[in-house]
Amino acid sequence: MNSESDVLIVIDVQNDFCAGGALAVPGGEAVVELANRLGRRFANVVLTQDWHPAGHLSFASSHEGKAPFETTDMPYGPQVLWPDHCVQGSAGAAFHRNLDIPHAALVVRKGFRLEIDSYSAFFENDHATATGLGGYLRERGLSRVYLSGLATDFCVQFSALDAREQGFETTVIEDACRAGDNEEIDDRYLKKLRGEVYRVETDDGTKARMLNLDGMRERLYRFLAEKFV
Ligand code: VGL
Ligand code: ZN
Repeated sequence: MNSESDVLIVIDVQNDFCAGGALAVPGGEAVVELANRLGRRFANVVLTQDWHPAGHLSFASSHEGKAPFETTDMPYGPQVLWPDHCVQGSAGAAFHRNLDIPHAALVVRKGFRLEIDSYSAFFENDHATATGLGGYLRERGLSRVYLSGLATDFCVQFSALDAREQGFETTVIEDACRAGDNEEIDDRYLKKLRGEVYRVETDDGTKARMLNLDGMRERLYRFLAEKFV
């Protein structure tokens, strides 16, 4: 079991991001088993759930003449427009049926304000409206964040960068994540995360390999050796 100050955050493992869903991430459902396995190693687990009202302004269908994956200007900056997805209470918004982490103590729902999208588990896309997760982690003394889930190039990446900026030691467990667009991974995710956030791969939870060794600290080596080998 991990240390008391470690928390696993499982991002948006919901039907709409899995095969057959409205905004399916290629291989999204493949993270479920590993997320379950990792979940058993963490005393502290938080799940997030993308949770939009019908007619959400991140949906292309809410903008006359716009198609999914085009961009529009919101008051807070450019916003990609998505197919309708993760509508509150819909089957698509439910967690994947095989996600099995019953001891997860908190579910953070995000993107529930009609006018603001929220990729990050910490701040909505205006980078000002907090979800409350930062306060929860601080109050509970959870200072080391491990991220898994969907999608690497959106919700996982934005959550990782915000976690780091909020002062949490942050690690993305990459084989427990899948990306919507693997070219974006090279262009944005890797460049942005390099040097800020630890990236590991666990070979299905059997061991841990660091993907960015620069700046890695000895404590993390020790943690990984204990937990994954
Ligand atoms: C996400 C696009 C829109 C995600 C959520 O979970 O990565 N992507 N809403
Ligand atoms: Zn969304």
